[in-house]
Amino acid sequence: MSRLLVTGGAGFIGSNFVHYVLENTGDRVTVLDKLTYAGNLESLRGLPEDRFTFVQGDIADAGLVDRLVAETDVVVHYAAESHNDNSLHDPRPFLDTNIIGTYTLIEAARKHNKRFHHISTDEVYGDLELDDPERFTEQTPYNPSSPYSSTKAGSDLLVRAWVRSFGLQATISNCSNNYGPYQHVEKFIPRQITNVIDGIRPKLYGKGENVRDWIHANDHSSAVLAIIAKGRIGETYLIGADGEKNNKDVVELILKHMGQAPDAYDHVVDRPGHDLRYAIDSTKLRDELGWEPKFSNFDAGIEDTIAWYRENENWWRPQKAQTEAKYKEQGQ
Ligand code: NAD
Ligand code: TDX
Repeated sequence: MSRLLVTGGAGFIGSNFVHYVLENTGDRVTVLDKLTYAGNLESLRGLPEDRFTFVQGDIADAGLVDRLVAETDVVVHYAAESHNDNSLHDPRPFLDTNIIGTYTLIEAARKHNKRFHHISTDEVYGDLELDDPERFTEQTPYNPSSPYSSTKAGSDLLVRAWVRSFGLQATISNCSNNYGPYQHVEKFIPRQITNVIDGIRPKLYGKGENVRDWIHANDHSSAVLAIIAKGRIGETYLIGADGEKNNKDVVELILKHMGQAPDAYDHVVDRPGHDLRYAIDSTKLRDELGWEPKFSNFDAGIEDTIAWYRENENWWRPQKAQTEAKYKEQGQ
């Protein structure tokens, strides 16, 4: 049994990971989360009290972080400002959390000699042409496009430097786009599902040709557990499930499963600097650690996700009007 400190555990992927760990292992979990607009305690409801503790706080609070890291075996670092569109309008919180917050955590992990796993994104590699036969690998040079992805790239490089210079016992994973329950309604898939529920037409940025490589959040969780258990210190692992789809096809699939006409969506103003395509080659993770995804049917995964948002309106309703008002101001 290990004690895990999970930062950002009240967010989308962090909360899915906490549920996954408590259901599939005997580990104990402490979540450290600031509960920003993106954090929701309702996502952590009903967890076993003897194995789960919640602490509200900032990962950039060195005193608090030092105390919590001292009491843990493994730090799993999910906390971040995570939304590209927000980073284009107000980059500062991205620097504070993604850079200074990560720095604060790795300093504590170094001091107490604790195992550290850093969660990152494929966006650090920039984007690919639609017809590029290559996909991202662990060797692809960093080339981030947005304030969000550049701060994630910076945090990855800090972790790498702490491994090399100070012997930090760390691994890094860069994952593709996640979908599943508990995702904030600002993000593409839940925004469109909840729009249709509310009688609003889905909004596609630009022509909708941009490609994302979708993976279910549970498959991300199983990969992270495999890396914590068997990953080699200092290594980076790319996590992906061969789920490339363009945005137009995803919107049409949502419309189909929600009983709407296939063209019942609007094109809106494009995201500045919008990355064209992400695609992950996860051969290293599969060959070295024997990991493979379980949610290989995207169509069925989307149906389940639609059902979850229909059944959990109480969870997302409080954020919906405010999120759409913000998008409206931006013409999106
Ligand atoms: P999210 O925005 O849903 O959740 C982020 C969580 O971090 C929230 O609970 C928030 O309250 C918390 N947080 C923010 N600032 C904090 C601070 N200073 N101190 C403590 N807690 C703070 O994000 P997500 O989509 O779940 O992403 C989680 C991680 O996974 C991020 O590191 C992100 O870069 C990475 N990632 C996300 C995706 C994706 O598709 N969403 C893909 C690959 C990697
Ligand atoms: O209303 C929308 N319409 C639309 O066409 C929204 C919100 C998005 N989009 C497009 C933009 C992207 O091409 O859909 C795609 C996905 O958008 P997001 O959900 O904002 O995700 P993305 O920008 O790809 O980043 C996500 O995956 C990588 C996460 O938010 C990041 O945290 C993660 O690192």
